[in-house]
Amino acid sequence: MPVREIATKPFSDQKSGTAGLRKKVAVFQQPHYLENFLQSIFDVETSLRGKTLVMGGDGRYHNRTAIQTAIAMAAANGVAKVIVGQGGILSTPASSHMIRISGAAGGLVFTASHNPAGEDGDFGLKFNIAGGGQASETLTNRIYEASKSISRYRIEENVWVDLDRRGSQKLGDMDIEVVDCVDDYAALMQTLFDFDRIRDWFKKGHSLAFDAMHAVTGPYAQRIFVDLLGAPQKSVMNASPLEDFGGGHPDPNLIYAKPLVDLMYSDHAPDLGGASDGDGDRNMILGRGIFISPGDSLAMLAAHLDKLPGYKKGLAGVARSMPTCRALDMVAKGRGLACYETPTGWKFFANLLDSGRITLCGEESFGTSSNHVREKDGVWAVLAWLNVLAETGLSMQQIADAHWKQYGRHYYARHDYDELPTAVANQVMETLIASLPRLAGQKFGEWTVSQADEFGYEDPVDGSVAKSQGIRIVFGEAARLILRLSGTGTKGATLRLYLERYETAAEKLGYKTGEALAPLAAIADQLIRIGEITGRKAPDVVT
Ligand code: G16
Repeated sequence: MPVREIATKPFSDQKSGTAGLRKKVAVFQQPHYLENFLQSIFDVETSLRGKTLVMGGDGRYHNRTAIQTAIAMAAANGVAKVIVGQGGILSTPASSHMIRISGAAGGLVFTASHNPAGEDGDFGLKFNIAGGGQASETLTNRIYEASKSISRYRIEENVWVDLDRRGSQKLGDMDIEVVDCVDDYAALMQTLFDFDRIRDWFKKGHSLAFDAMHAVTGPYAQRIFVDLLGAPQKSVMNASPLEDFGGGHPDPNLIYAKPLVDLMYSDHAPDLGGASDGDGDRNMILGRGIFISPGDSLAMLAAHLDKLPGYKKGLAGVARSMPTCRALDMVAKGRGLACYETPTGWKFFANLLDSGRITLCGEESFGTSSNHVREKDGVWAVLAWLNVLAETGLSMQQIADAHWKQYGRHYYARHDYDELPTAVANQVMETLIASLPRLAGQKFGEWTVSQADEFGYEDPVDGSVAKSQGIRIVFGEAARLILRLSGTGTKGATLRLYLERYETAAEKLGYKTGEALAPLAAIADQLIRIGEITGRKAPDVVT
Protein backbone atom coordinates (compact mmCIF):
# COMPACT_ATOMS: atom_id res chain seq x y z
CA MET A 1 0.00 0.00 0.00
CA PRO A 2 1.47 3.40 -0.95
CA VAL A 3 1.97 5.80 1.96
CA ARG A 4 1.66 9.46 1.13
CA GLU A 5 2.82 12.45 3.05
CA ILE A 6 0.32 15.22 2.53
CA ALA A 7 1.24 18.86 3.09
CA THR A 8 -1.15 20.66 5.42
CA LYS A 9 -1.61 23.87 7.40
CA PRO A 10 -2.55 24.07 11.09
CA PHE A 11 -6.06 24.76 12.37
CA SER A 12 -6.05 26.96 15.43
CA ASP A 13 -8.98 25.36 17.26
CA GLN A 14 -7.87 21.81 18.01
CA LYS A 15 -7.73 22.20 21.78
CA SER A 16 -9.51 19.40 23.63
CA GLY A 17 -12.31 20.32 26.05
CA THR A 18 -13.55 18.44 29.11
CA ALA A 19 -13.53 15.18 27.16
CA GLY A 20 -11.75 15.34 23.81
CA LEU A 21 -12.23 17.48 20.72
CA ARG A 22 -15.89 18.25 19.96
CA LYS A 23 -17.01 20.31 16.99
CA LYS A 24 -19.80 20.55 14.46
CA VAL A 25 -19.70 17.77 11.84
CA ALA A 26 -19.01 20.41 9.18
CA VAL A 27 -15.84 21.43 11.03
CA PHE A 28 -14.57 17.85 11.09
CA GLN A 29 -15.48 17.49 7.39
CA GLN A 30 -13.13 20.29 6.32
CA PRO A 31 -10.28 18.92 4.22
CA HIS A 32 -7.34 17.86 6.46
CA TYR A 33 -9.13 18.76 9.75
CA LEU A 34 -9.46 15.26 11.20
CA GLU A 35 -6.17 14.20 9.61
CA ASN A 36 -4.30 17.06 11.30
CA PHE A 37 -5.68 16.15 14.72
CA LEU A 38 -4.94 12.45 14.24
CA GLN A 39 -1.39 13.14 13.04
CA SER A 40 -0.84 15.34 16.08
CA ILE A 41 -1.82 12.37 18.26
CA PHE A 42 0.51 10.02 16.35
CA ASP A 43 3.36 12.55 16.52
CA VAL A 44 3.00 13.09 20.27
CA GLU A 45 2.08 9.56 21.37
CA THR A 46 4.98 7.75 19.71
CA SER A 47 4.30 4.71 21.92
CA LEU A 48 1.58 3.74 19.41
CA ARG A 49 4.18 2.63 16.87
CA GLY A 50 4.40 -1.15 16.68
CA LYS A 51 1.52 -1.49 19.13
CA THR A 52 -2.24 -2.11 19.17
CA LEU A 53 -4.76 0.72 18.83
CA VAL A 54 -8.47 0.29 19.61
CA MET A 55 -11.05 2.20 17.56
CA GLY A 56 -14.77 2.62 17.79
CA GLY A 57 -17.47 5.20 18.17
CA ASP A 58 -21.04 5.91 19.12
CA GLY A 59 -22.28 5.32 15.56
CA ARG A 60 -23.23 8.92 14.86
CA TYR A 61 -23.11 10.52 11.42
CA HIS A 62 -19.51 10.65 10.07
CA ASN A 63 -18.39 7.78 12.36
CA ARG A 64 -17.59 5.30 9.60
CA THR A 65 -15.84 7.86 7.38
CA ALA A 66 -13.68 9.05 10.27
CA ILE A 67 -12.75 5.50 11.25
CA GLN A 68 -11.66 4.65 7.67
CA THR A 69 -9.40 7.72 7.74
CA ALA A 70 -8.02 6.80 11.16
CA ILE A 71 -7.24 3.24 10.03
CA ALA A 72 -5.43 4.52 6.93
CA MET A 73 -3.40 6.90 9.08
CA ALA A 74 -2.69 4.29 11.76
CA ALA A 75 -1.19 2.02 9.09
CA ALA A 76 0.91 4.87 7.69
CA ASN A 77 2.14 5.76 11.18
CA GLY A 78 3.44 2.32 12.06
CA VAL A 79 0.65 0.96 14.27
CA ALA A 80 0.92 -2.86 14.35
CA LYS A 81 -2.71 -3.73 14.91
CA VAL A 82 -6.10 -2.02 15.02
CA ILE A 83 -9.01 -3.55 16.91
CA VAL A 84 -12.25 -1.97 15.74
CA GLY A 85 -15.86 -2.54 16.76
CA GLN A 86 -18.09 -4.07 14.09
CA GLY A 87 -19.76 -1.33 12.08
CA GLY A 88 -17.43 1.12 13.82
CA ILE A 89 -19.45 0.76 17.02
CA LEU A 90 -17.96 0.59 20.52
CA SER A 91 -19.42 2.32 23.53
CA THR A 92 -17.02 4.50 25.49
CA PRO A 93 -16.85 2.10 28.49
CA ALA A 94 -16.50 -0.90 26.14
CA SER A 95 -13.62 0.90 24.38
CA SER A 96 -11.93 1.44 27.71
CA HIS A 97 -12.37 -2.24 28.56
CA MET A 98 -11.09 -3.32 25.14
CA ILE A 99 -7.94 -1.20 25.57
CA ARG A 100 -7.36 -2.82 28.95
CA ILE A 101 -7.86 -6.46 27.96
CA SER A 102 -6.02 -6.24 24.65
CA GLY A 103 -3.00 -4.50 26.17
CA ALA A 104 -3.43 -1.76 23.56
CA ALA A 105 -1.24 1.33 23.68
CA GLY A 106 -4.32 3.51 23.28
CA GLY A 107 -7.71 4.02 21.72
CA LEU A 108 -9.55 6.46 19.51
CA VAL A 109 -13.13 7.00 20.64
CA PHE A 110 -15.23 8.79 18.02
CA THR A 111 -18.01 10.51 19.91
CA ALA A 112 -19.52 13.81 20.87
CA SER A 113 -21.24 12.04 23.75
CA HIS A 114 -24.75 13.34 24.44
CA ASN A 115 -24.55 16.17 21.88
CA PRO A 116 -27.06 15.82 19.02
CA ALA A 117 -25.88 14.04 15.87
CA GLY A 118 -26.61 14.08 12.14
CA GLU A 119 -25.26 16.19 9.30
CA ASP A 120 -25.92 19.40 11.24
CA GLY A 121 -25.00 17.91 14.59
CA ASP A 122 -21.75 17.41 16.45
CA PHE A 123 -18.84 15.04 16.07
CA GLY A 124 -15.89 14.38 18.31
CA LEU A 125 -12.75 12.42 19.01
CA LYS A 126 -11.24 11.40 22.30
CA PHE A 127 -7.83 9.82 22.70
CA ASN A 128 -7.58 7.24 25.46
CA ILE A 129 -4.24 5.99 26.74
CA ALA A 130 -2.93 2.53 27.68
CA GLY A 131 -4.92 1.36 30.68
CA GLY A 132 -8.13 2.71 29.13
CA GLY A 133 -8.31 6.19 30.68
CA GLN A 134 -8.79 9.52 28.93
CA ALA A 135 -5.65 11.42 28.00
CA SER A 136 -4.53 13.74 30.77
CA GLU A 137 -4.62 17.50 30.37
CA THR A 138 -0.85 17.53 30.01
CA LEU A 139 -1.11 15.11 27.09
CA THR A 140 -4.02 16.86 25.37
CA ASN A 141 -2.14 20.15 25.70
CA ARG A 142 0.89 18.58 24.00
CA ILE A 143 -1.36 17.31 21.19
CA TYR A 144 -2.83 20.80 20.87
CA GLU A 145 0.66 22.32 20.67
CA ALA A 146 1.59 19.83 17.94
CA SER A 147 -1.58 20.68 16.01
CA LYS A 148 -0.57 24.36 15.93
CA SER A 149 2.61 23.72 13.97
CA ILE A 150 1.72 20.67 11.88
CA SER A 151 2.89 20.81 8.26
CA ARG A 152 2.23 17.28 6.94
CA TYR A 153 0.39 14.08 7.73
CA ARG A 154 0.94 10.46 6.74
CA ILE A 155 -1.84 8.33 5.23
CA GLU A 156 -2.13 5.11 3.23
CA GLU A 157 -3.90 5.71 -0.03
CA ASN A 158 -7.06 4.07 -1.33
CA VAL A 159 -7.95 2.34 1.90
CA TRP A 160 -11.36 0.80 2.43
CA VAL A 161 -11.79 -1.66 5.26
CA ASP A 162 -14.90 -3.82 5.58
CA LEU A 163 -16.03 -2.72 9.03
CA ASP A 164 -19.04 -5.02 8.98
CA ARG A 165 -17.15 -8.31 8.57
CA ARG A 166 -16.01 -9.72 11.89
CA GLY A 167 -12.55 -11.30 11.97
CA SER A 168 -9.05 -10.51 10.79
CA GLN A 169 -7.97 -8.47 7.79
CA LYS A 170 -4.60 -7.08 6.67
CA LEU A 171 -3.74 -3.59 5.55
CA GLY A 172 -0.13 -3.69 4.38
CA ASP A 173 1.80 -4.80 7.46
CA MET A 174 -0.96 -3.81 9.86
CA ASP A 175 -3.45 -6.32 11.28
CA ILE A 176 -7.07 -5.30 11.64
CA GLU A 177 -9.48 -7.20 13.82
CA VAL A 178 -13.17 -6.39 13.61
CA VAL A 179 -14.87 -7.45 16.85
CA ASP A 180 -18.38 -7.71 18.20
CA CYS A 181 -18.94 -4.63 20.33
CA VAL A 182 -20.77 -6.40 23.18
CA ASP A 183 -19.04 -9.78 23.79
CA ASP A 184 -16.14 -8.74 26.03
CA TYR A 185 -18.12 -6.07 27.84
CA ALA A 186 -20.96 -8.49 28.64
CA ALA A 187 -18.43 -11.00 29.96
CA LEU A 188 -16.97 -8.34 32.25
CA MET A 189 -20.40 -7.43 33.63
CA GLN A 190 -20.99 -11.08 34.56
CA THR A 191 -17.90 -11.02 36.78
CA LEU A 192 -19.19 -7.97 38.67
CA PHE A 193 -22.88 -8.68 39.20
CA ASP A 194 -25.06 -11.60 40.29
CA PHE A 195 -26.82 -12.39 37.02
CA ASP A 196 -28.68 -15.38 38.55
CA ARG A 197 -30.21 -13.23 41.23
CA ILE A 198 -31.21 -10.51 38.77
CA ARG A 199 -32.73 -13.17 36.50
CA ASP A 200 -34.80 -14.44 39.45
CA TRP A 201 -35.87 -10.90 40.24
CA PHE A 202 -37.28 -10.54 36.71
CA LYS A 203 -38.91 -13.99 36.98
CA LYS A 204 -40.73 -12.81 40.10
CA GLY A 205 -42.38 -10.18 37.92
CA HIS A 206 -40.17 -7.18 38.63
CA SER A 207 -39.58 -4.89 35.70
CA LEU A 208 -37.17 -2.51 34.00
CA ALA A 209 -37.49 0.22 31.38
CA PHE A 210 -34.20 1.18 29.74
CA ASP A 211 -34.06 3.95 27.16
CA ALA A 212 -31.12 3.57 24.77
CA MET A 213 -32.20 6.82 23.06
CA HIS A 214 -31.35 5.40 19.59
CA ALA A 215 -27.69 5.61 20.54
CA VAL A 216 -24.88 3.16 21.18
CA THR A 217 -26.24 1.23 24.18
CA GLY A 218 -29.06 -0.45 22.19
CA PRO A 219 -27.06 -3.62 21.36
CA TYR A 220 -25.61 -3.76 24.89
CA ALA A 221 -29.03 -3.45 26.51
CA GLN A 222 -30.57 -6.02 24.19
CA ARG A 223 -27.86 -8.61 24.89
CA ILE A 224 -27.48 -8.00 28.62
CA PHE A 225 -30.95 -7.10 29.87
CA VAL A 226 -33.06 -9.13 27.44
CA ASP A 227 -30.95 -12.06 26.18
CA LEU A 228 -28.85 -12.75 29.30
CA LEU A 229 -31.08 -11.56 32.12
CA GLY A 230 -34.46 -12.50 30.68
CA ALA A 231 -36.11 -9.08 30.86
CA PRO A 232 -39.07 -8.87 28.46
CA GLN A 233 -38.28 -7.33 25.06
CA LYS A 234 -40.37 -4.25 25.85
CA SER A 235 -37.89 -3.42 28.66
CA VAL A 236 -35.56 -1.78 26.13
CA MET A 237 -36.80 1.36 24.39
CA ASN A 238 -35.27 2.98 21.28
CA ALA A 239 -32.79 0.11 20.96
CA SER A 240 -31.66 0.59 17.36
CA PRO A 241 -28.63 2.90 17.07
CA LEU A 242 -29.25 5.58 14.41
CA GLU A 243 -26.77 7.97 12.80
CA ASP A 244 -28.81 10.96 13.95
CA PHE A 245 -30.03 9.34 17.20
CA GLY A 246 -33.53 9.58 15.76
CA GLY A 247 -33.28 13.37 15.73
CA GLY A 248 -33.16 13.34 19.54
CA HIS A 249 -30.76 14.66 22.11
CA PRO A 250 -29.35 11.54 23.77
CA ASP A 251 -28.64 13.11 27.12
CA PRO A 252 -30.23 11.00 29.85
CA ASN A 253 -31.83 13.63 32.04
CA LEU A 254 -35.30 14.75 33.05
CA ILE A 255 -35.64 16.97 29.98
CA TYR A 256 -34.25 14.89 27.13
CA ALA A 257 -35.40 11.46 28.37
CA LYS A 258 -38.92 12.71 29.04
CA PRO A 259 -40.80 9.68 27.64
CA LEU A 260 -38.98 7.47 30.15
CA VAL A 261 -39.60 9.98 32.95
CA ASP A 262 -43.32 10.11 32.08
CA LEU A 263 -43.47 6.31 32.15
CA MET A 264 -41.74 6.17 35.54
CA TYR A 265 -44.28 8.59 37.01
CA SER A 266 -47.28 6.77 35.47
CA ASP A 267 -49.59 4.12 36.96
CA HIS A 268 -47.84 1.35 35.04
CA ALA A 269 -44.28 2.34 35.94
CA PRO A 270 -41.75 -0.49 36.18
CA ASP A 271 -39.55 -0.97 39.28
CA LEU A 272 -36.46 0.58 37.72
CA GLY A 273 -35.98 3.10 34.94
CA GLY A 274 -32.62 3.78 33.32
CA ALA A 275 -31.27 5.63 30.32
CA SER A 276 -27.89 6.18 28.77
CA ASP A 277 -26.42 8.68 26.35
CA GLY A 278 -24.90 8.80 22.86
CA ASP A 279 -21.73 6.87 23.68
CA GLY A 280 -23.03 4.87 26.63
CA ASP A 281 -21.09 6.42 29.49
CA ARG A 282 -23.83 8.45 31.17
CA ASN A 283 -26.79 7.10 33.12
CA MET A 284 -30.03 8.29 34.63
CA ILE A 285 -31.75 6.27 37.34
CA LEU A 286 -35.40 6.41 38.38
CA GLY A 287 -37.65 4.30 40.54
CA ARG A 288 -41.43 4.11 40.40
CA GLY A 289 -42.44 7.74 40.92
CA ILE A 290 -38.98 8.84 42.01
CA PHE A 291 -35.96 10.39 40.29
CA ILE A 292 -32.64 9.55 41.90
CA SER A 293 -30.26 12.45 41.26
CA PRO A 294 -26.80 11.42 40.02
CA GLY A 295 -25.22 12.56 43.30
CA ASP A 296 -27.73 10.51 45.31
CA SER A 297 -27.32 7.50 43.02
CA LEU A 298 -23.56 7.66 43.59
CA ALA A 299 -23.97 7.93 47.38
CA MET A 300 -26.56 5.16 47.54
CA LEU A 301 -24.41 2.85 45.43
CA ALA A 302 -21.47 3.64 47.73
CA ALA A 303 -23.63 2.42 50.61
CA HIS A 304 -24.71 -0.81 48.87
CA LEU A 305 -21.97 -1.83 46.43
CA ASP A 306 -20.17 -4.17 48.82
CA LYS A 307 -23.22 -6.46 48.72
CA LEU A 308 -22.51 -7.23 45.04
CA PRO A 309 -20.14 -10.00 43.84
CA GLY A 310 -17.45 -7.84 42.23
CA TYR A 311 -17.19 -5.54 45.25
CA LYS A 312 -17.43 -7.97 48.20
CA LYS A 313 -13.98 -6.92 49.45
CA GLY A 314 -15.38 -3.46 50.14
CA LEU A 315 -14.54 -0.09 48.63
CA ALA A 316 -10.99 1.26 48.79
CA GLY A 317 -12.29 4.81 48.68
CA VAL A 318 -14.63 7.02 46.66
CA ALA A 319 -14.46 10.24 44.64
CA ARG A 320 -16.75 12.85 43.16
CA SER A 321 -16.21 15.90 41.01
CA MET A 322 -16.36 19.23 42.85
CA PRO A 323 -19.83 20.34 41.62
CA THR A 324 -21.35 16.93 42.47
CA CYS A 325 -23.39 17.09 45.70
CA ARG A 326 -21.77 16.04 48.94
CA ALA A 327 -24.11 13.11 49.62
CA LEU A 328 -21.17 10.81 48.85
CA ASP A 329 -19.08 12.48 51.56
CA MET A 330 -21.69 11.56 54.18
CA VAL A 331 -21.54 7.87 53.24
CA ALA A 332 -17.75 7.98 53.18
CA LYS A 333 -17.72 9.59 56.62
CA GLY A 334 -20.17 7.04 58.00
CA ARG A 335 -18.21 4.12 56.59
CA GLY A 336 -14.71 5.40 57.22
CA LEU A 337 -13.83 5.64 53.52
CA ALA A 338 -11.43 8.10 51.92
CA CYS A 339 -13.36 10.59 49.78
CA TYR A 340 -11.70 12.70 47.08
CA GLU A 341 -12.99 15.86 45.40
CA THR A 342 -11.71 16.32 41.83
CA PRO A 343 -12.31 18.84 39.03
CA THR A 344 -15.03 18.10 36.47
CA GLY A 345 -13.81 15.58 33.90
CA TRP A 346 -13.52 11.83 34.19
CA LYS A 347 -9.80 11.99 33.42
CA PHE A 348 -9.19 13.35 36.93
CA PHE A 349 -10.32 10.04 38.46
CA ALA A 350 -7.77 8.00 36.48
CA ASN A 351 -4.82 8.31 38.85
CA LEU A 352 -7.01 7.63 41.88
CA LEU A 353 -8.35 4.47 40.22
CA ASP A 354 -4.98 3.32 38.89
CA SER A 355 -3.30 3.75 42.28
CA GLY A 356 -6.04 1.75 44.03
CA ARG A 357 -7.13 4.73 46.16
CA ILE A 358 -10.75 4.52 45.00
CA THR A 359 -13.19 1.87 43.77
CA LEU A 360 -16.21 4.04 42.94
CA CYS A 361 -16.56 7.55 41.51
CA GLY A 362 -19.13 9.77 39.90
CA GLU A 363 -20.28 13.16 38.72
CA GLU A 364 -23.39 15.27 38.71
CA SER A 365 -23.41 15.10 34.90
CA PHE A 366 -25.04 11.66 35.07
CA GLY A 367 -21.78 9.72 35.28
CA THR A 368 -21.04 6.83 37.63
CA SER A 369 -18.54 4.01 37.40
CA SER A 370 -16.07 1.84 39.26
CA ASN A 371 -12.53 0.58 38.84
CA HIS A 372 -13.66 -2.05 36.25
CA VAL A 373 -12.89 0.46 33.44
CA ARG A 374 -11.46 3.98 33.26
CA GLU A 375 -14.58 5.67 31.90
CA LYS A 376 -18.01 6.24 33.32
CA ASP A 377 -20.40 3.49 32.43
CA GLY A 378 -24.15 3.81 31.86
CA VAL A 379 -25.11 0.13 31.49
CA TRP A 380 -22.91 -0.74 34.49
CA ALA A 381 -24.86 1.75 36.65
CA VAL A 382 -28.22 0.27 35.62
CA LEU A 383 -26.91 -3.24 36.31
CA ALA A 384 -25.57 -2.15 39.70
CA TRP A 385 -29.01 -0.82 40.62
CA LEU A 386 -30.76 -3.94 39.30
CA ASN A 387 -28.46 -6.03 41.46
CA VAL A 388 -29.03 -3.83 44.52
CA LEU A 389 -32.81 -4.12 44.08
CA ALA A 390 -32.61 -7.88 43.56
CA GLU A 391 -30.27 -8.30 46.53
CA THR A 392 -32.17 -6.15 49.03
CA GLY A 393 -35.71 -6.89 47.84
CA LEU A 394 -36.46 -3.21 48.44
CA SER A 395 -37.95 -0.63 46.07
CA MET A 396 -36.05 2.47 44.94
CA GLN A 397 -38.29 4.62 47.12
CA GLN A 398 -37.59 2.46 50.18
CA ILE A 399 -33.84 2.59 49.54
CA ALA A 400 -33.93 6.36 49.07
CA ASP A 401 -36.06 6.97 52.19
CA ALA A 402 -33.79 4.81 54.36
CA HIS A 403 -30.71 6.50 52.92
CA TRP A 404 -31.95 10.03 53.56
CA LYS A 405 -33.03 9.08 57.08
CA GLN A 406 -29.56 7.74 57.85
CA TYR A 407 -27.37 10.26 56.04
CA GLY A 408 -29.61 13.29 55.44
CA ARG A 409 -30.77 14.54 52.03
CA HIS A 410 -28.98 16.74 49.52
CA TYR A 411 -31.44 18.59 47.34
CA TYR A 412 -29.67 19.33 44.09
CA ALA A 413 -30.15 20.92 40.69
CA ARG A 414 -28.08 22.24 37.83
CA HIS A 415 -29.16 25.29 35.83
CA ASP A 416 -27.62 25.56 32.35
CA TYR A 417 -27.46 28.79 30.35
CA ASP A 418 -26.59 27.61 26.85
CA GLU A 419 -25.08 29.32 23.81
CA LEU A 420 -24.19 32.58 25.53
CA PRO A 421 -21.77 34.95 23.80
CA THR A 422 -18.39 33.93 25.24
CA ALA A 423 -17.60 37.48 26.39
CA VAL A 424 -20.88 37.67 28.33
CA ALA A 425 -20.33 34.30 30.03
CA ASN A 426 -16.79 35.38 30.93
CA GLN A 427 -18.15 38.61 32.36
CA VAL A 428 -20.42 36.65 34.73
CA MET A 429 -17.46 34.56 35.88
CA GLU A 430 -15.12 37.54 36.26
CA THR A 431 -17.68 39.64 38.13
CA LEU A 432 -18.22 36.84 40.63
CA ILE A 433 -14.49 36.15 41.01
CA ALA A 434 -13.94 39.83 41.81
CA SER A 435 -16.56 39.66 44.58
CA LEU A 436 -15.22 36.49 46.24
CA PRO A 437 -12.82 38.10 48.75
CA ARG A 438 -15.63 39.96 50.52
CA LEU A 439 -18.15 37.10 50.71
CA ALA A 440 -16.88 34.96 53.58
CA GLY A 441 -18.84 35.62 56.78
CA GLN A 442 -21.75 37.31 54.97
CA LYS A 443 -25.23 36.04 55.74
CA PHE A 444 -27.79 35.29 53.03
CA GLY A 445 -31.21 34.09 54.20
CA GLU A 446 -30.60 31.40 56.79
CA TRP A 447 -27.09 30.65 55.53
CA THR A 448 -23.67 32.18 56.15
CA VAL A 449 -20.84 31.94 53.62
CA SER A 450 -18.04 29.82 55.09
CA GLN A 451 -15.84 29.77 51.98
CA ALA A 452 -15.83 31.54 48.62
CA ASP A 453 -13.05 30.70 46.17
CA GLU A 454 -11.99 29.21 42.87
CA PHE A 455 -11.48 25.46 43.08
CA GLY A 456 -8.02 24.11 42.34
CA TYR A 457 -6.79 20.53 42.52
CA GLU A 458 -3.47 18.93 43.20
CA ASP A 459 -3.46 15.31 42.09
CA PRO A 460 -2.34 13.23 45.11
CA VAL A 461 -0.66 10.69 42.85
CA ASP A 462 1.46 12.69 40.41
CA GLY A 463 1.28 16.16 41.98
CA SER A 464 -0.10 17.77 38.81
CA VAL A 465 -2.11 20.91 39.44
CA ALA A 466 -5.36 22.08 37.82
CA LYS A 467 -6.34 25.67 38.57
CA SER A 468 -9.56 27.66 38.01
CA GLN A 469 -11.86 24.65 38.04
CA GLY A 470 -15.02 26.49 39.01
CA ILE A 471 -16.19 28.98 41.60
CA ARG A 472 -17.64 27.70 44.86
CA ILE A 473 -19.62 29.58 47.45
CA VAL A 474 -19.99 27.30 50.43
CA PHE A 475 -22.42 27.74 53.31
CA GLY A 476 -20.84 25.16 55.63
CA GLU A 477 -22.46 21.72 55.31
CA ALA A 478 -25.85 23.33 54.74
CA ALA A 479 -25.61 24.54 51.15
CA ARG A 480 -23.37 25.36 48.19
CA LEU A 481 -23.55 27.38 45.01
CA ILE A 482 -21.11 26.46 42.26
CA LEU A 483 -20.54 28.24 38.97
CA ARG A 484 -18.41 27.06 36.07
CA LEU A 485 -18.12 27.20 32.31
CA SER A 486 -18.87 23.97 30.45
CA GLY A 487 -16.02 22.42 28.47
CA THR A 488 -18.12 20.27 26.15
CA GLY A 489 -20.28 22.66 24.13
CA THR A 490 -19.70 23.45 20.46
CA LYS A 491 -21.54 26.76 20.16
CA GLY A 492 -20.86 29.86 22.25
CA ALA A 493 -20.39 29.35 25.99
CA THR A 494 -22.50 27.46 28.50
CA LEU A 495 -22.68 28.58 32.12
CA ARG A 496 -23.54 25.95 34.66
CA LEU A 497 -24.93 26.95 38.05
CA TYR A 498 -25.16 24.13 40.59
CA LEU A 499 -27.38 24.40 43.69
CA GLU A 500 -27.09 22.11 46.69
CA ARG A 501 -28.98 22.18 50.00
CA TYR A 502 -28.57 19.66 52.81
CA GLU A 503 -31.27 18.74 55.32
CA THR A 504 -31.33 16.16 58.11
CA ALA A 505 -34.56 16.94 60.01
CA ALA A 506 -37.23 14.27 59.33
CA GLU A 507 -39.87 16.86 58.42
CA LYS A 508 -37.56 18.41 55.79
CA LEU A 509 -36.74 15.24 53.85
CA GLY A 510 -39.83 15.14 51.65
CA TYR A 511 -39.74 18.49 49.84
CA LYS A 512 -39.96 18.78 46.09
CA THR A 513 -36.49 19.62 44.76
CA GLY A 514 -37.57 22.88 43.09
CA GLU A 515 -39.25 24.10 46.27
CA ALA A 516 -36.32 23.12 48.47
CA LEU A 517 -33.89 25.00 46.22
CA ALA A 518 -35.99 28.13 45.60
CA PRO A 519 -34.43 30.16 48.45
CA LEU A 520 -30.95 29.21 47.27
CA ALA A 521 -31.81 30.13 43.67
CA ALA A 522 -32.92 33.55 44.93
CA ILE A 523 -29.58 33.98 46.70
CA ALA A 524 -27.79 32.96 43.50
CA ASP A 525 -29.68 35.66 41.57
CA GLN A 526 -28.56 38.27 44.06
CA LEU A 527 -24.96 37.05 44.30
CA ILE A 528 -24.12 35.88 40.79
CA ARG A 529 -26.49 38.07 38.75
CA ILE A 530 -26.65 35.80 35.73
CA GLY A 531 -30.04 37.19 34.66
CA GLU A 532 -28.92 40.78 35.04
CA ILE A 533 -25.62 40.35 33.13
CA THR A 534 -26.80 37.98 30.39
CA GLY A 535 -30.35 39.25 29.94
CA ARG A 536 -31.62 35.68 30.23
CA LYS A 537 -34.82 35.37 32.24
CA ALA A 538 -34.36 31.70 33.11
CA PRO A 539 -31.96 28.82 32.54
CA ASP A 540 -32.34 26.87 29.29
CA VAL A 541 -32.16 23.49 30.98
CA VAL A 542 -32.70 22.51 34.61
CA THR A 543 -31.62 19.00 35.58
C1 G16 B 1 -17.88 14.87 29.85
C2 G16 B 1 -16.85 14.48 30.87
C3 G16 B 1 -17.45 14.54 32.24
C4 G16 B 1 -18.06 15.90 32.51
C5 G16 B 1 -19.08 16.22 31.44
C6 G16 B 1 -19.65 17.61 31.54
O1 G16 B 1 -18.88 13.91 29.80
O2 G16 B 1 -16.36 13.19 30.62
O3 G16 B 1 -16.43 14.26 33.15
O4 G16 B 1 -18.67 15.92 33.76
O5 G16 B 1 -18.46 16.12 30.17
O6 G16 B 1 -18.66 18.52 31.30
P1 G16 B 1 -18.95 20.06 31.16
O7 G16 B 1 -19.71 20.45 32.41
O8 G16 B 1 -17.59 20.67 31.07
O9 G16 B 1 -19.81 20.27 29.95
P2 G16 B 1 -19.38 13.31 28.41
O10 G16 B 1 -20.44 12.32 28.81
O11 G16 B 1 -19.90 14.50 27.65
O12 G16 B 1 -18.16 12.72 27.79
